[in-house]
Formats: sequence, C-alpha cells, structure tokens
Amino acid sequence: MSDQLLFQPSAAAVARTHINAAQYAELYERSIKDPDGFWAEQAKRLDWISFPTKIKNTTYEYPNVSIKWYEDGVLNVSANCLDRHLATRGDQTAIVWEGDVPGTDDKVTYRQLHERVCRFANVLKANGVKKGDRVTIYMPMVIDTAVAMLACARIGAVHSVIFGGFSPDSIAGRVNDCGSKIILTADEGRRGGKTIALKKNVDEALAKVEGVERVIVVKVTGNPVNMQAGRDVWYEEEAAKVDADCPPEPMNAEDPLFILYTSGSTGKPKGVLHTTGGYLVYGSLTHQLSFDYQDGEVFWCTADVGWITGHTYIVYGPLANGATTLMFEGIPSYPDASRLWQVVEKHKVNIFHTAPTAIRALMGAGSEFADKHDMPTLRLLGTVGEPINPEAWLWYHKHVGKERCEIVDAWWQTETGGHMIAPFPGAIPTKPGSATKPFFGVQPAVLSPEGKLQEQTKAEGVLVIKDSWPGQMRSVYGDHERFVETYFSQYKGYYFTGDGCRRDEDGYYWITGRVDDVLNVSGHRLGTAEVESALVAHPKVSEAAVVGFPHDIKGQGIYCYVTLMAGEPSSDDLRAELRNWVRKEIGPIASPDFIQWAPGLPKTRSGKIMRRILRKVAENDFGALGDTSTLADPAVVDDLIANRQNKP
Ligand code: 6R9
Repeated sequence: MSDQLLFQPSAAAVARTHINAAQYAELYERSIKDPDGFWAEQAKRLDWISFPTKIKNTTYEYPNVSIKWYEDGVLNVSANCLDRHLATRGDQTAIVWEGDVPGTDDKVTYRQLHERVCRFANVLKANGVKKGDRVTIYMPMVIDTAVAMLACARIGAVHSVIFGGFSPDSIAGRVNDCGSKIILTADEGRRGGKTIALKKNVDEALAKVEGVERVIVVKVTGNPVNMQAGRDVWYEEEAAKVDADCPPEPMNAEDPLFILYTSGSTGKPKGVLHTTGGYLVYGSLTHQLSFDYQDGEVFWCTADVGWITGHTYIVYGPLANGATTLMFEGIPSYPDASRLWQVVEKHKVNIFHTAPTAIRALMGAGSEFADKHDMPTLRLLGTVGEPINPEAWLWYHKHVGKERCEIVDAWWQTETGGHMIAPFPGAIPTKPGSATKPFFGVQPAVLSPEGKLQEQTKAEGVLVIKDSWPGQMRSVYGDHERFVETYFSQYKGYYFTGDGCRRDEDGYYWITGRVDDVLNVSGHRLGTAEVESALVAHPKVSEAAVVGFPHDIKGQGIYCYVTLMAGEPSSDDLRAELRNWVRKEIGPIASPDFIQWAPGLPKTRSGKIMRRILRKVAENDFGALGDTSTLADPAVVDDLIANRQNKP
C-alpha cells in the first residue's frame, strides 16, 4: 500500500469544521511558541471558581521532572460536566444507554444526570468517603458507572476504575496499590449474552487485601449475590437515605482526579495519575476538535469506561462539552455482526469511534452486515488503540462510512490523557494507516534507538515528545521515581512514548507499534512481564518467556515459551490448564494463543533472555535470527525452531 494514497477532506467537512487548514497551521504554531498564552485562552472553555494566573510550569529535566498546569486555578470537574449545562441544556439527553440485549435501552438528560450524581455523591459521603480518598470502581457499562465517576469528582475523591474483565487477583493488586477503602461494584455485568460475576470477583479479591471497609453494590441483573454483613450495602438502599443536594467541592487544578492502571514493560501495572484542570481542558478540547463535535450531535465511542478512551471520550470530554454520549453495554458480534450498525441507525449516531481490532473482526465476518445499513446520520468515524492497517481503514471508509465520512485515526495513550496525533477533520487530508499530524501543543520528535534526534522530515525511529501538554499524566500513583524512570530516563529531556514511528516526506506520523515489552492485544495493553509472572506462579512451571506475534484480528497475539519443573510431563491438558490459569490470574484478555514447551530458553552468558530470538521464532521468521553467538547454549535455538507451535 502506497503512502501516497491521500484523502482530501470532503466539501461538507470543510464547510462545517471549527478549524480550517490555515487556522490549524496558525494555531499550532502559536500553541508551540506561546504555550502560556494559548493554553490560558483554551482554559476559558471551562467554568472556573478561580481562573488560573499561572498556566504552564513543567520541566522534563531528569531527574527533577515536574508537571503542573493551571496550578493556582480552582474548579470542579462534575460542575463543568453537569451544573453549567443545566440552564441551557437541562432537558437535552446527556447519556444514551444501549443494553447488551437488543431492545433494551435508556437515557438521561443533563438534569437527571445531575440529580443522580449528587445523590450518589451523598451516598459516598454518608459511607465515609472524603476529599482525596481513593475509590475503586469495578462496574459494567451502565449509566450508574458514569454517575459513580462523576460523583467521586464532585466530592474530590479519586476514582480508580478497573475494567470488568480483570480477575480477582488483578483487582486485589490495584486496590492494594492505591489503598482504597471502598469499592463500588454491581451484582453482575452483561456482555455478549453472558453475565459477568462482578460482585463474586470482588469478594474473591477482598479475601486477599486488607483495609476495604465498604462495598457498595448497584443492582444490574438482579441475580442473587453474597452480601457480607457490616461491609456490603446495596446502592439503592443507601440512595433512599440521602437527598440529591450536593454542592461541588472546589478543587485545585492539580488535585488528583483519577488513577488508571496500565501495563508497562516491567513489573506490575502502574497507577497513571491524572489531575483536574489540565486533563479536563485537554479532554474537552480534543473531543471537540478532533471529532469536530457540534451541538446536538450524538457521539458514540465503543470503548469500555475501564480504559482511558472511555474516561476521556465517553464521560469527561463529551459531558464537559454538553454532548450526547452513547454508552453501549454489549459487544460488536452479539447477537450478530450487524449490531453496531443497528445501534447507529436506532440512535441516529453522527460520530462513531471504535478500535481497529473490531473493524478487522467485522470485516472478517463479511461486508454484507454493514452494507445492509445506510446509516445516513453518520458523518465521522474514529479509530484508536492500535495501528490500523490500510486495508481495514479502506474497508471502514467504504462499508461503514459509505465513502462519505471523515476518518480520524487518533494516536494517544493512557499517559497522555487525550489525543496527541490525529487529523483535524476538514483541515488535514488523511492517509490510510497514518495518524497524520500533532494536536495543538504537542511536539513529537523521532529519535534513533540510540537517542539521536532525527531532524530531517523523513525519518524513522522511536517516538518521543519534546514538551508537556495539559493532559499529560502527572505521576505514577505513590511512586514518582517510577514515573521519572519509565518515561524520562532513557532519552533525557524527552517524554518517551514506548512507540516506534515513521515520519514521511509530508511530515505525517505513522505509528509502527510498541518498541518495548508491551503487547497490544485487541487494543488492550498488556506487559509480557505480567503474563510471565502469572505463568511462573503455576506450581508446574519453572520459567516462562512471553512475546507478541502478528495476529490478523487482534493485532498482536500472545506466544508463551514455558519451561516446566524437572520431571513434569508436558501435555495438551497442561496447556489448557495453563491457559485457564493465566485467564484466572489476569483476566480473559491475557489468554495465551500459543504455549510452546521449551526445555531451555535462549540466554546470554550473563543470563539475559534474548527476546529478539523468541520473537523471530514466534513470527516464523527463522532467516533473520541475527547474531546468536553470545548465547550460552546455541543448541536451544534449534529446539525452539523444531517445536514451534502453529496451532493453539
Ligand atoms: C488510547 C489508548 C496506548 C498504546 C500506544 C500505541 C497504541 C493507540 C493508536 C495506537 C497506532 C493509533 N495506540 N492508538 N497505535 N495508532 N491510533 O489506546 O491508550 O491503552 O494506553 O494504549 O496503544 O502503541 O502506545 P492505551
């Protein structure tokens, strides 16, 4: 596929856009030359209790990295998402909810959402939650989950949302790390025609952590669950005891808003910390401009609220902008591959946003599902989470967008809070597979792996960012040193993204994927180290090494090399047992695709596993194993090649 396939913005997109090509160029330049002036101006999009006089105060200088934006400003996120809209759009729909079961739906207006958030906030207070306390949220895709997040923001509590697919062990680790004393959950979740035992998972997690005093349970399916007296309460009963009057807590712009755990290349998941003012300015601005959101439109992002995409582009960005945001409880393939398109038509969606893995899966199911639906209201399609292959981009454009919709491929990360590289619709021509150009205030740079700045336009290497933007994470919760070491130590003076990229002759960025030991499986981040430590926790496993390999639908699959304890016989049953074990330890997203028995792993004489070789074997690329002379025992490589797995 040529880089030169270029799509000009449609006449309709050019006519309606907030920002045209000339304005993009001019404002981008201003945002870099005068960040204080530019971001002070942008801050006016929010309601402040006290408008900031200090705008940017950041340094990437190792090891004194410090990031502050709007540091003397005072505001409340929930007031910005709710209260300020009541006078102008109190009766407008804020959230449309589409249930897993076709035919089930719901909606709330801004006024109703405001009331529900205030009531939930009072329930939190009545249960002892104070400003600064961490609140774990392990809930399904229901309106009450957005309510719970906003209720935390209203009283200044810091939420930590855990994706409903994570296991009890993963919950326990996250609850323990942030020291949260309260968990908000539901009896069960629904997904793809199945139920997910959320409360049961919380119970199992709590057998492993101390300090949790209260579990508040929202009724979703109504099936019976265990309630531990003195610890567990039903939300509905608590809500009946409080009123719906709860003034928003004035928060400093740099007060924490939430923690979200994400995988890195080493150790356990990190608690990415986002704060109040900069996050909301950046989240709401990117939501408005990268999707060219305009009043009255219905915006649908298919992510789960358990991920950053759900935080910024289901809840905070859209609601800060007074948008109508759609929350979908189900999955793209249930009951069949036309579900998303039925929902688009049913709720008259204007902007639709999903991940490449879903696009590839739906493409694989057959174009006829999308072709049956005209979806006349659709005008813009987003893609996020992993690199999109041009074939999937073109399919999306043709079969979903009917060659009429703009496509916005947005590159960003949990750490960045909002979009970083993405085409402004109506201003920037797109190339299938490229996230195109940086957002305001974002200065990407390409370095050689050794750290040399590539100054020429056409370049390839690792992607770093030169200076801070308001949505940037501020720290790793409870471990600032880990923050500094992870993102600022390898390439001094830059924020290291962990991604590789190419910049073409037009200055367009093409993200090529992670250059560290982070996997991207169906758009979900997973550290190889996490899967390895789950495997070695099994009593029959002595050693394990995990790498990614290209997977048609998931983007990357999980390939595991496992060395068993001496004398332990290998078998397909054990393979199945290990697969289930990893699912149980981490969650179904970590389920290994392949497990290869490896009597030995390729190690250097100093004992380091040579992952390069393991990756090549997993990729079936034996011609390019490179230098194996530093291996302690070169013979292990022949054994690995001879026993490569090609069926699960
Ligand atoms: C938002 C989100 C971040 C990693 C990131 C990169 C990959 C995300 C992408 C993309 C190519 C895009 N990624 N968007 N790669 N094109 N448009 O996904 O956050 O879960 O933290 O993942 O995802 O590798 O570094 P997160």
